Amino acid sequence: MLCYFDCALKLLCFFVYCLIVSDWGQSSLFRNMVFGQVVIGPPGSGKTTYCNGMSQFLSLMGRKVAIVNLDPANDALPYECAVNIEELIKLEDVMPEHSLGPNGGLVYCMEYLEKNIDWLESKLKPLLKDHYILFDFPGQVELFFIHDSTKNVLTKLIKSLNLRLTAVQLIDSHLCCDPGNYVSALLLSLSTMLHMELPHVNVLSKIDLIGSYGKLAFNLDFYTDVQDLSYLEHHLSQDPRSAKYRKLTKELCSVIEDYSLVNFTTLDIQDKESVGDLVKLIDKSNGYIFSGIDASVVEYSKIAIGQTDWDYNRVAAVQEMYMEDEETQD
Ligand SMILES: Nc1nc2c(ncn2[C@@H]2O[C@H](COP(=O)(O)OP(=O)(O)O)[C@@H](O)[C@H]2O)c(=O)[nH]1
Ligand SMILES: [Mg+2]
Repeated sequence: MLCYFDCALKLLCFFVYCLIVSDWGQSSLFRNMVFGQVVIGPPGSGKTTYCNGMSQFLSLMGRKVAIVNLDPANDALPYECAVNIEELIKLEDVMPEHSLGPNGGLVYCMEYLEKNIDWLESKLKPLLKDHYILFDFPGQVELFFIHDSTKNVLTKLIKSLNLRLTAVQLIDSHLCCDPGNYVSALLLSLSTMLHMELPHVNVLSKIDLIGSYGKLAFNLDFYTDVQDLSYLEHHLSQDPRSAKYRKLTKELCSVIEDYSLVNFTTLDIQDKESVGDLVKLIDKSNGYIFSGIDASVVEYSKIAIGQTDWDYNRVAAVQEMYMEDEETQD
């Protein structure tokens, strides 16, 4: 009872605060904020291709986009970047100098970036007036749920430059083909969400290739909505490699279900409708949709609770487009 009262009081305080900062209704809440995306995901999940495609799409929509490459392991960049970490530190220099492998080298580079955050801030400052910023990050996933340097870099930028960023986590849709891989993708997404503490959108990338991997055990919405994971157990037990870890996997699934935070949307970066649907989600998550609106807090909340396209019909349409028309089992 006390807990409910406490929550209600906090909500009331927040509402009053919003009214005050928004000049009693006619707001400038989202003015002078800089919006952008932090693009993360395992190596090869499509981050660099995404930054290139997303920047082209947003430019066509009339936004001025700047791409910031913070992956020292990105060799041939398909886009023109406004800021490149290679100007600060090179992975190929770090590895021999400190006797590190590629993973250790990348951790070193991120720690170096954190120590030299002034460099990044000074590079970003000229872009803040009118740019939308895409950060292309390295694929070493441990940087996003174990190490603190990446999180510290982003937290400092958000505070000092008034950024509103959404983390877009790309997961290769190929991982849906194997129950064990799918569970590890869920765990990765959950731990990254909890560690990064940013507005977060999980994406099954390269969805155009999903039909070429063979028949999935379930319909696509099972994987996007993260439905009852107990159904996966039957499929896990058929694989002799995962039989040994059945109990562990079952416990991990219940952790994922208990948090109830992870779901996915799908993306084919070459399909403008697919990119457009994702942009709508991201714009809602970081508040970009409110940025051009002079409205009251009440109007903002009306927009915020509005329907997104993240629904059954959309996933069903994606399934119809990319997956073979044979019967899938439930
Ligand atoms: N078919 C298809 N291929 C993609 C898509 N996104 C990325 N790729 C390919 O996936 C590979 C790895 O992409 P890249 O952007 O370098 O991944 P990164 O390591 O996460 O930056 C490249 O060959 C891309 O062309 C997609 O939506 N569909
Ligand atoms: Mg890359």
